[in-house]
Amino acid sequence: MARVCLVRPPFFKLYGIEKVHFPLSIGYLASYLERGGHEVSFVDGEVFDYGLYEGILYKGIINAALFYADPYFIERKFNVVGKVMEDPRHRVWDTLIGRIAAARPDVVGISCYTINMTAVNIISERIKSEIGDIPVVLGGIHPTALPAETLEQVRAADFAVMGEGEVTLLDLVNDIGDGKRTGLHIAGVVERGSADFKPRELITDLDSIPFPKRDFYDKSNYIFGAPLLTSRGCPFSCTFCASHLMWGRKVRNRSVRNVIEELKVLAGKFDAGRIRILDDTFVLNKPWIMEFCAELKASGLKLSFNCSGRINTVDEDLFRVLSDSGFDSIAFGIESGSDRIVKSINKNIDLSRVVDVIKTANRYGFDTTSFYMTGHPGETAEDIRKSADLFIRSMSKRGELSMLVPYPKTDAGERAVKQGFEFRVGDAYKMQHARNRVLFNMTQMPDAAFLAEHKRFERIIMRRNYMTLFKKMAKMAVRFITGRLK
Ligand code: B12
Ligand code: SF4
Repeated sequence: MARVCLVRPPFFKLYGIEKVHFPLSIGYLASYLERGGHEVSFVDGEVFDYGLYEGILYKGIINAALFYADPYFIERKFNVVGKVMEDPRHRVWDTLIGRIAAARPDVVGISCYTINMTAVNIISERIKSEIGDIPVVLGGIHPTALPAETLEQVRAADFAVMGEGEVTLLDLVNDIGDGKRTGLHIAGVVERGSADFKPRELITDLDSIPFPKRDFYDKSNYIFGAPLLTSRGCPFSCTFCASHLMWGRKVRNRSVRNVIEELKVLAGKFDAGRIRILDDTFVLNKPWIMEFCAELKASGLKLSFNCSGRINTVDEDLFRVLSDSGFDSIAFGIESGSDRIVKSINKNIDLSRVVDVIKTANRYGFDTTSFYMTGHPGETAEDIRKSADLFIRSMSKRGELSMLVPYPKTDAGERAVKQGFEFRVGDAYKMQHARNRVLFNMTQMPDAAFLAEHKRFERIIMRRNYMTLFKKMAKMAVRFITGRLK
């Protein structure tokens, strides 16, 4: 038996956002390791109060409302993140290292998105210099994309795990527990300087994975609603997306029965009333959804849900069934209102359907969110204006706007590398989607013009978000007052 401490580096917390999702990655890895006989602790960098922000904006309902309307408000106003990331002795890192040390781990595993890599480097260094020479394992999408480079740049890390982590991490921890400190023969594990690597097969039967462990911290530390995954993988090939590096392009579904069993646990043991489905594209498999909604009804569970949609795979029939089953919020990746750009990024959606689909979803009472991006290769000011125009016409109740980030080993990332972009861990935290400056420009516009167009579109989206928020609050107030008068 080994003691494994899993770590999620802080990210949103540093931007003044009080609560985020519980991470399913950690939940799945933890339950798998526990089933394999190991003891697991979790140090979640998103739950501690580092005292970075004071005041009413950063707490409770006002913070949640701000997150809903303008998630990167604080990022745009302050430079707290830069100060934390450029100071390895900052109290944020003291807090995390103290927590990891208190868990007295035999192995530390750190979950890594690309944007986390500056933090991952600091945490790994400090583990080795202050806690001791315990094996540090990096896993998640970034080491999956760039395993050798990750070990090269994060000198204090011992192993990079590529791909789906459950089986690989258990094999590695078993080895470390047996006193072998080499992961060389384990599929999915990369060691520094070694060319000897065997890929790990994806898990064929998702029902064979135990439900994620969720009881490390009180649920009040997290955003309202329990995250849930009903499938892994997405068949599409959007050029900016990294999902296929982890899951491939074949979708694996859990069985409806297995998902309903987990929902029973969530509603019972965890008293969850709201479920956030985090699948890449939930609405792909209509027969599966129909069966799921029927079984949900038969189960008697009373839950509300949100999920991701896709313009080309939804119809009125689906909205009706989902709405009858408690789904009240759906998000669509549109990315651009320009046919030329949508084609060039391989988004594979029919823009002429957007207005109709979103209006239909609105009619069925869905809270609709549309995701757009700027900064697509070859984009012009006119393209961005087309996006803004489509957003306005579609009547999406909410929008989120990102500037393209060229993630490693995506098509966009490879294109950026060819044009001179270089990934460095010290700069990783700057690879943020909402920015006041241009990180890497692949558009046809000069930086200043691109930024101005982005800001213009951003203002349009924020106005709509605040308006929707205002309407929601007014409705709640009316309900509260009429309830009191009865
Ligand atoms: C839901 C989601 C979110 C949610 C919740 C995230 C969370 N932390 O729970 C929200 C909306 C908050 C979010 C935010 C962001 N996200 Co996101 N998100 C996703 C999504 C759709 C699913 C993630 C998920 O829960 N998967 C299910 C779990 C089980 O899988 P997993 O996390 O990958 O974990 C497995 C493996 O990675 C591995 N593993 C993970 N950690 C570790 C650790 C060790 C030690 C080991 C051995 C293995 C291991 O094993 C796990 C089990 O198999 C993915 C796309 C995708 N399909 O992967 C994008 C994705 C991960 N997100 C992405 C991005 C860019 C972001 C943001 C940076 C966006 C931003 N705002 O700037 C932030 C960063 C958040 C952060 N650092 O915490 C990118 C990452 C690209 C990259 N190279 O970094 C992805 C791939 C989408 C894309 N655009 O391509 N995200
Ligand atoms: S549809 Fe979504 S998850 Fe699938 S490739 Fe495109 S962006 Fe990635």
